[in-house]
Amino acid sequence: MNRSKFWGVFCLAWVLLMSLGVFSSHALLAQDEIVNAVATVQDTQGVIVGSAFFTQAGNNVWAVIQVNNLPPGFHAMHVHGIGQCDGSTTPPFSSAGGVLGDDAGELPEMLVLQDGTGYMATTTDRFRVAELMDDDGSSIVIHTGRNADMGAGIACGVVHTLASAETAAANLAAIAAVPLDQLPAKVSREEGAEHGTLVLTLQSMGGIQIVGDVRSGAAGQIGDVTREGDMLVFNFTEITYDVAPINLPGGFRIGAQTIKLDPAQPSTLKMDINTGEIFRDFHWIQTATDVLYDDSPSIALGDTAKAQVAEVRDLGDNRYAIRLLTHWKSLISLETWTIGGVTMPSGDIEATAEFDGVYIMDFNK
Ligand SMILES: [Cu+2]
Repeated sequence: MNRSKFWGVFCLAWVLLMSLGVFSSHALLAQDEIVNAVATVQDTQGVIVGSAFFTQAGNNVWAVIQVNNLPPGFHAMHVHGIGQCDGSTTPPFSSAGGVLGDDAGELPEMLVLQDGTGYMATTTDRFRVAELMDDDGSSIVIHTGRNADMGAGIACGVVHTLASAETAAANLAAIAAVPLDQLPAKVSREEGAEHGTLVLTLQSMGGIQIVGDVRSGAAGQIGDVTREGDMLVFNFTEITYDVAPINLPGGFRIGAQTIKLDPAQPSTLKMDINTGEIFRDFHWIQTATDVLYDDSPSIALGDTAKAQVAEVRDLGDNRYAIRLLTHWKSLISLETWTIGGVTMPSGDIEATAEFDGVYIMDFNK
């Protein structure tokens, strides 16, 4: 593609953002209203084929949806009223119920390109993000065919909230289930046990937001947990996340990336067992295949994250599952960056990610 086309896309995005009032006040939001939600879109086999991001901006919802590996052409796309995506039923994804409230969940059709990718940023004022999170939840469903000629669902994603900010009381309640007197314990994680949505805000491109999927890599021990005075200390030695390829508008594609702990620096999560307060100190290195960040395929990521223990479950046999919600943020400042050899406008990229993960604490010596 040529550069003028590329800029055309971003000018359009800028106009869209401004018209949405994304940068204006949030005065129209009710207090404590849920304003952000994400969905990981999977095909009928459960393979991840995309993601969706919803944000409440005043009375409007801004939606960004991107897909890979879907059949080319226009596809009907709706928010359905139940948060369940079961691809094994006939027809697939009937578990998601009908379109959200009197067709309020109808979205513009998604155009999938010949290479199987699609990207859409759109707006609607026919529902609020908070409504997506009612008791039975909601899903985004992509169908075969256009609205007028619609077939079965081919892809579906359950809409879920982003992790709330750290909640000390919830942490305390959860940690009360852990046998602190039996420390230390090994900490391990199953492959895919931690899943997150990465949102990149490209400041140099008018603040456009791109959504990506992040999943924990190989299974196995990732560290241990010890006690230092009033602190429960998780020492992490090996955590890897796989970042799925990210499509940018205009046909640019950031290939698969990994985010790993920096082996040269300790990474810890400490929890005060009296107050429930969590203190994180993590150091990450992100490595790309076809992206150069300031001429390097790797870049150190800062980490200002808040974490919350959502649940501790006794698995029996001296093993406990600890479910951790993490809201992560990093600012990447770049002099230069290229995708597939093409130079991108330099500037800051704000990366935020929401992780929902299950770690296993094993007290067997
Ligand atoms: Cu539908």
